[in-house]
Amino acid sequence: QEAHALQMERTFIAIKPDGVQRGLISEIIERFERKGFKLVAIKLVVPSKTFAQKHYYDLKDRPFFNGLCNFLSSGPVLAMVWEGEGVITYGRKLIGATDPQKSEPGTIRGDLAIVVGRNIIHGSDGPETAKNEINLWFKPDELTNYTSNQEKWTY
Ligand code: 3AN
Repeated sequence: QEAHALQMERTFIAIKPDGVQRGLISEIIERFERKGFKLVAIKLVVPSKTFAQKHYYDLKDRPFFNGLCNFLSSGPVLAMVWEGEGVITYGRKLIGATDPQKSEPGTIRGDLAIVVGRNIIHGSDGPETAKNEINLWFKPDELTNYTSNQEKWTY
């Protein structure tokens, strides 16, 4: 009951250029919102290639790294921070497996994507990554702190 008063876990979620171009923004936000997670930051940005390389730094040695960074910087990305108990791990469940062919139906990628190079959404894969990605994409004053009316009924 007091959970809403605590600083809860936060994760970085981004709808990539394919998801934005395909008109999937509201569909994706709706899934996180209905679950009970709280949106604390959001903006539409076209990342530079250098910025994309920073975001995907951990994948720098993979053969698809260059194409992936070109793709992420090819158009608007909807960058968001979502907050809630277990949001990092459960956000990944809502998203589904990296390869949409292996994502379960009912997940975002399972329902809405077909190939790994166009898997429409990114979500942080752990607490450390979440912190780093939030700091990379957002300035501290772009992150809001508020109590939503739903919270006392969600927790
Ligand atoms: P996830 O996004 O599920 O955390 P990562 O971090 O392994 O998966 O991969 C990051 C992104 O790199 C994926 N979302 C996808 O767009 C791209 N990617 C991963 N594997 C491949 C691949 N084999 N070929 C092309 N792109 C890939």
